[in-house]
Amino acid sequence: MSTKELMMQSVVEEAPHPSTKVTVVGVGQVGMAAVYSMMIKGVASEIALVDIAEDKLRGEMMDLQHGQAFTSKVNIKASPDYAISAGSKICVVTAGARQREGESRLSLVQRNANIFKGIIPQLVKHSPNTILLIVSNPVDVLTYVAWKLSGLPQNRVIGSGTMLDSSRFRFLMSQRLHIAPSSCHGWVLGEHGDSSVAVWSGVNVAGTRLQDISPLAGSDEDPENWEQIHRDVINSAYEIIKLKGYTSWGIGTMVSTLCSSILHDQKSVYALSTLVRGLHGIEEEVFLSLPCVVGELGIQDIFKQNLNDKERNQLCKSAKGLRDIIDGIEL
Ligand code: 6V0
Repeated sequence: MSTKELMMQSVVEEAPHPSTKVTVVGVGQVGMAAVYSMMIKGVASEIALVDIAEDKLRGEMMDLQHGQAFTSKVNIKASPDYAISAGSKICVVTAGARQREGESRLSLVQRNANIFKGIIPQLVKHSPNTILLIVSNPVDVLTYVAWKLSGLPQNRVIGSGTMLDSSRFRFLMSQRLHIAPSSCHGWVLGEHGDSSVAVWSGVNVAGTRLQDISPLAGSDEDPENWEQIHRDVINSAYEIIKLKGYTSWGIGTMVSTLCSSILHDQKSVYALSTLVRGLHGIEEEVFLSLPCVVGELGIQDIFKQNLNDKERNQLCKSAKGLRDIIDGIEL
């Protein structure tokens, strides 16, 4: 008899149970912040880690496992071999180069597109029913690349997009109003990057629209300079990278929330990067962020927000810019 058998009387054989498995490719700053958040919030029953840096991969796995006496049970595995990702409900991709100080997200494009050629087909091979959640930058272009490389339907290829920008916006708004960020409502859409669009026409608290109280809010003539919040959102990644070298906690918390929403079929609405052709007058085949309803099938609906002409024109301009970049990528 084994020690286990001497210690416990078995009542029933362990049976396979429906797993909520998430694979995270890339155990750098972003990947690990996401995994840590998922572990302490009990989001997934199994987390598989994949990276090319084998020692780091094993070290991160062991380090996480050693916290598990204090969290809900999560089976954490790691391997450079994609076979470990088999059967994942969600595959999160955070692998790739990150921005250097002062570098824009878009300049990373071909480097990270090449990396994706080695990652995306492997993930789909081992988990043909998975939902891909792309985080690597430039996220809108790489989500398009992942969609093309994977052959998956639109609903199952999601870019983290401006969910983070919207969260940053709501935080900054909360600082001005002294209200919890969760009670401040504002959406940043379009490109996760320098051409994102703040939807000032919809900014509200408790249904009270900011522009009903202060019609110039969001414009250059506004004496209270609310637009500074959006400028700060755009600058925040550059500022954090200058200060600490990378961003991690905001995006990590966001990824974990999104995975929870998918695995629990929550039908929450977040600003996510999705195929937007045909919406708001966008003609190009590009991925950009719009409010999306997220559940077990991935992106189930795209919310048709009322945008004013200025906001719509800004989105169309971002779409054209991103399409030019996509056309320059070798796939
Ligand atoms: P990091 O800390 O350098 O980690 C990157 C990881 O990717 C490393 O562990 C590498 O070993 C691994 N990697 C590289 N090539 C491969 C490959 N071919 N296969 C598997 N793994 C590989 O970077 P960090 O974690 O800071 O950033 C990762 C990506 O996320 C970058 O592209 C960032 O620009 C991007 N971010 C996206 C955000 C968003 O809001 N969408 C926010 C922050 C960062």
